[in-house]
Amino acid sequence: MNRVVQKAATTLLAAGFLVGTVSSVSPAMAAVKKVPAPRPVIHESLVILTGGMLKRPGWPMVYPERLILPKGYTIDLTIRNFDDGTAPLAKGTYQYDKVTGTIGNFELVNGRRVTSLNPGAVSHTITIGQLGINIPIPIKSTVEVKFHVNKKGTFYWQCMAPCGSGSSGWGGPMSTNGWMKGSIVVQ
Ligand SMILES: [Cu+2]
Repeated sequence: MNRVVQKAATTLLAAGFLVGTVSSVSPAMAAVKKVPAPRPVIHESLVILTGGMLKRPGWPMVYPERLILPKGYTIDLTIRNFDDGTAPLAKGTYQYDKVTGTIGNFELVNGRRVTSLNPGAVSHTITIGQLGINIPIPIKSTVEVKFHVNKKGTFYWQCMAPCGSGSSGWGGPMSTNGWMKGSIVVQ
């Protein structure tokens, strides 16, 4: 260190500029410090395959059926739906056409901001009742949502659009783990 720099450093030290102490933090700086750091983001994706793609007609599948997520993160989830069929919501279940539990209560459908679909336009949903999350998905689309998971545990998701078999549409894949129902494990 040359003399000029050394002298400047000594002057600054004496003025308290180079040594931070708690008492030197102004109220404004302390307020800034209380703002929580942005959460780290985890990117995850799901695909919805048609029964035809799987050589099992009538059996659309959400893959993978289990996501393992870290607690405290922002989850940025992209769902690619290859299905071109709708499964209109039954009367009394129209609440599942609304986006809930995501940051801002919206989803991006092919990049467009959407807060609900028409009940007749729903192809599938990813509904995690325990977390208050409902993501309605239209045909042949890419849906993106962001949400937080703040508690550890195993949470179950279920498609609420009757895309299965039988008169109610709740048979087959709708009532089979690994097809239209599965789980999310938060660790
Ligand atoms: Cu479904």
